[in-house]
Amino acid sequence: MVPRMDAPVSAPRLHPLNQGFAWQDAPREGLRCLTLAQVDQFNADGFFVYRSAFTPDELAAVTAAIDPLEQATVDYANSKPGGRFRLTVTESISFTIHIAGQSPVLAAFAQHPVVRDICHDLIRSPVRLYWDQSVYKKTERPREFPWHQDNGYTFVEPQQYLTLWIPLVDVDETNGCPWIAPGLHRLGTLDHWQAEAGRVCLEQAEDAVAAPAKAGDIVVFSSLAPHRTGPNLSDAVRKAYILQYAPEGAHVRLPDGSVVTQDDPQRQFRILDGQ
Ligand SMILES: O=C(O)CCC(=O)C(=O)O
Repeated sequence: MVPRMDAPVSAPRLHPLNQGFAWQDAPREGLRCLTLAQVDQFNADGFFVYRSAFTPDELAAVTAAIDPLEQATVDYANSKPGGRFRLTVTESISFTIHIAGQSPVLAAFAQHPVVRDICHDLIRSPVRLYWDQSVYKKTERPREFPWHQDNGYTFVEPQQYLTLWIPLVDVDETNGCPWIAPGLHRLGTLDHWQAEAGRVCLEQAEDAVAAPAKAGDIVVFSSLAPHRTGPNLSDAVRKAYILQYAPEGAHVRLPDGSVVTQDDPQRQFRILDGQ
């Protein structure tokens, strides 16, 4: 059970800024790399697993680029009380953000032809990298990362954008693969509450589906798909690189109503120029 810091909801409630949302189905024509079955699963369930996108050499280069940056995150968090900084807890999990802007290898990977084709098929309009981060799940103190939507952390409009959760090692239920609550993406952004491990939109999801994947696959899901990852009970670090893509013009709505367009050229670069 996820420890809660403020009042939970028993059934999903909508985020206060989520008004009049209607899910837009990804188109079923003009596809560059996806099958109709993948598009249909994305529209119905909010996710699918794309197999064999990357070679072992590509993943080795990405891992080699991330590892020293992740170590810097750990070193920094270890300089803080309890080895904690934001969501990073060095014995359990590390988050290293905005690294595509720090590494030519990662910047190129963020524009990999397969990535561009998936973005084309599911977004279509000009597309920018919105967010990138590695998430390494450590072995010393296993913990789950609770149910949330990516748009539950920062309210982006349009609410529908795309997350590519890229395992750098094989992942399954024993080392912290993603689990998805299918179908709820169609409601738009849910209300979240703050827990110690992160923001939470569901206490449990009875029809949750595990998404085990091999290194080289991509777990593709909507920014609105509630997901969690289980504890890493293995004896090796579970490494993932998470890339999120949004249509050109996507913006963050701040609590005072002002908007900030997500177009920082250093880390939110254009990866696709439209149809
Ligand atoms: O990779 C993980 O273990 C959890 C990360 C996650 O769900 C996220 O960053 O949205």
